[in-house]
Amino acid sequence: MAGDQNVVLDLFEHPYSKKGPPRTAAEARPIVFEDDVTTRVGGGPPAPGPLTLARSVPRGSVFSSFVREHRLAARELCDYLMQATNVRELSLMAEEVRRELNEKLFIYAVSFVILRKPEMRAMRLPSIVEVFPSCFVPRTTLATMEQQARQPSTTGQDVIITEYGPEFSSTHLKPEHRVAYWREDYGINLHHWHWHLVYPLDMGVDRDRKGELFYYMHQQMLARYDMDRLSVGLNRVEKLANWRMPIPDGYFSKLTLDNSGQVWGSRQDGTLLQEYRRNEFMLEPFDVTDLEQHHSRLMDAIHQGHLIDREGKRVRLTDEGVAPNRRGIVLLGDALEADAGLSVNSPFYGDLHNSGHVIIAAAHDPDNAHRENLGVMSDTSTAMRDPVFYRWHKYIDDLFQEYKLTQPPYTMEQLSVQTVTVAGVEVESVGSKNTLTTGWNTRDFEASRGLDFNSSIPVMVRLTHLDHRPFRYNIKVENNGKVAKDVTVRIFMAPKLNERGVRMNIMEQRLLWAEMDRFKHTLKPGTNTVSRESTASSITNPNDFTFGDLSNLPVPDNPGAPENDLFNFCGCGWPQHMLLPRGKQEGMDFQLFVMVTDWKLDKVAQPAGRRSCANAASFCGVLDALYPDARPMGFPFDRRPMPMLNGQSLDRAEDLTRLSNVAMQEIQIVFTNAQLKEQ
Ligand code: CUO
Repeated sequence: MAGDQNVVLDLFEHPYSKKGPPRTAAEARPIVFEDDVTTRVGGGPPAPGPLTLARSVPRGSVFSSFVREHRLAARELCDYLMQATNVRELSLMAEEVRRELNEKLFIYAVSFVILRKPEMRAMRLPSIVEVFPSCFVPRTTLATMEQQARQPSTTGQDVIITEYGPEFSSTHLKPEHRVAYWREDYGINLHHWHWHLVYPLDMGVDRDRKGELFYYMHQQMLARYDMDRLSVGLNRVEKLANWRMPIPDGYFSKLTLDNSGQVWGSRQDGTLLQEYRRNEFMLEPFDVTDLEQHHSRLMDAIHQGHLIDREGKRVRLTDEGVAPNRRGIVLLGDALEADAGLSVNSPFYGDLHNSGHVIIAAAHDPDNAHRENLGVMSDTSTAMRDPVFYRWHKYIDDLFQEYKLTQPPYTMEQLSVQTVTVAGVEVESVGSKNTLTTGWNTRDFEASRGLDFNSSIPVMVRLTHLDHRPFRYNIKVENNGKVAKDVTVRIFMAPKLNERGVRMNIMEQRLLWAEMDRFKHTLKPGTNTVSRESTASSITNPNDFTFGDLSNLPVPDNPGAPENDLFNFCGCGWPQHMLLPRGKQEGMDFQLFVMVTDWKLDKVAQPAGRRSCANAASFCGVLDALYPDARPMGFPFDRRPMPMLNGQSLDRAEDLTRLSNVAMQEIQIVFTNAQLKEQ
């Protein structure tokens, strides 16, 4: 197994290197590994065939999964590599073609295959930060690293470390710079890359409630972004709704596309979206008129309550009384994102969300007259750095919310649970109650895995990031029944005040509730104290692996064991270090919301023999299984609340505490603006 793991790591090493291929096709096929019991009969892996689409994406240029032609190229390459019957065969097949293929496309396809093949899932994918450091670290820092690598090493030096951050890519002259630490956080961008790899488009992958999770995961990212915007005195993000007005905020990523200094396109302040007429992707030209048409068709569908399929038949949009995977939000997500294979009518509803990414990424050079590359909005590992990403996704979320507001409010029956009372909740951190602390921390990555610095010792980059002290929720719950009861505990957090310093009504605060955790618990009869560590959160990723030192990692020795299957998949979670918003130095008020619901109504009958991945399930679902919560995602805040509760009007979230199964707690988050020390 360790040998196979090293074979995988080799595939991810130095993607930009022009050396090789190490073996020609003719040389490669006769290689037989002694312990290969599953190698094909007949003398080796299948020949690559023309791979015409895959080879059409040039090396050293952008590979964008938002571009349909690139998705088809990825599909072709993945179909070819999926024929491998084991890791070593995959390695032979991949090495044979890698130097002719776009680097990001190659890594995307190899990662896809390793994630999809049950026999390969135990292999750990290296962090994309180490595979493509140039997508995370600006070129000036890479130049410093190169310079340091060229200097003769001082005695005993066994590693070169260069720091990057916390200044990030712009200056305080621009208000948006205040959240650069968030947008340019390595973990957030890594999460986004990984999520889109696990939920790919046009790859023939139809995972349970995929369209709904597209809506929910991105809505939650916006809620979290807004919490941090409020922390630094910025207003909540505004949707990019008028595409005929210039985009006020530019973005200059300062990142490079490869190691020859090719830079990503950048966007000046006040850039207007123009007709997309670049010919490098064989995309038909399109402009905002096309986007507006698809927008208006989707709006009609939302308000008429149905989509129209390719045969002209109505497909009803409702979240009530249908199986979770047939809910309107699932169908709408598939039509809006959009996956041509899953959308009920992609010729009619178009490719709205993806087209937006592309037209924005090309706004600085829409006809390629300047031969500038696309901007970072075109790539899932870099898009979240750009302030316009959030404005675009706020627009997308607005469409989803338009739909959600057509759904009936949850009833008392849906909201409450008999015989359970949540008496209270508190959070406890080192030495404090209901006060949480954030600050800075650093994480080292070995950049010399991805970029060749010609150095005999590892070249590391030390990235600054926000972090917090770990904490614990203590929830007091009464089970008034006589027998044990299974429940789901749902924990959310939202800011108490809006940007004007004013308390929010339930409708205004509705979209700011960020899920913190969701888990099953068995209540014994009587009083229960449910304690839950912040590190166990159902949204976060426990396995933020780097290439690392393999000798320090528990190398799986039984690839079939369920827990090994989960490594790569669970890599899809939100970064644990970004679980909390920054808060303010003087302390910022937040509210915790805890709701306990009946597991009988929440549970999902999973196919037999399926495996689970408790961590990160909220954002990533469960490997090879159904999404583990029957409720609509975002419950109970995804819909308009009922106007009255227990005979009184329902104005604020606190009014929900009239339900016995809900409790709230005010907490403070204090930002130290200093390095967090180990406690
Ligand atoms: Cu994740 Cu637009 O979907 O970036």
